Amino acid sequence: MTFTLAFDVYGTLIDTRGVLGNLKEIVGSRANVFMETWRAKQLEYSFRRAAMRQHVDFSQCTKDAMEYSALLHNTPLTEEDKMYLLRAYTILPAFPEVKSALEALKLAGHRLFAFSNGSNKAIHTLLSHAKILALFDGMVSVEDVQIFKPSHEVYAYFNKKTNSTKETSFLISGNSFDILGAATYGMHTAWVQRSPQTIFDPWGIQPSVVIKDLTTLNAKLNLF
Ligand code: 2OP
Repeated sequence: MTFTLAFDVYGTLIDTRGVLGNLKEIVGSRANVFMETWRAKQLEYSFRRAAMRQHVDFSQCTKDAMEYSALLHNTPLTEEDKMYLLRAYTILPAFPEVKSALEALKLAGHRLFAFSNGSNKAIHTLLSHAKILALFDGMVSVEDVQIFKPSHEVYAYFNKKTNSTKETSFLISGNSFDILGAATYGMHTAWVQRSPQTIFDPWGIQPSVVIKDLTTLNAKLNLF
């Protein structure tokens, strides 16, 4: 059976740790803690905004979280620093196995879509820069429905926009909040656990499949 595959972008196709080198240039030894806070706060802000129904472009969550991290870690940033870091965030690298894994999935007949909190423009820039845009049948951004993951509206919109159903689609994500959102909505899910230290939330709900990276996804889908 072939599926309509919804690939989460930040942290699944694209490595958000790609900004670490840029951070080291500016905040030195605090780069790692700065980056961890930055990512956690970026997502927290998106969750808050979904609950408040106060949608903004995801890049605003990224910017606000960067400012928070600078305050928390007492690493003041100049306007130039901020521009430099935010630009780096628009051209983050893809994980190493992504291109070849997507090529194999396409060859197997699956439909591939990028599916993200990021705006249509942001997704296009990231995928183009990572040289994987041409592998996708399309992109689905929550920008179109003005609410962030894991609100169920976004998964329903994905099915509507890609003319798929819960039964014929898979959400592939390294982010457990995204997996739980899609699973409780009713889609099949594949959690990408890139590190054994990454914990899945103990909610009593399991992903349909767990993979270490995208190279084994095709084989797992063949089991469905
Ligand atoms: C996404 O790309 C933020 O990883 C999340 O939608």
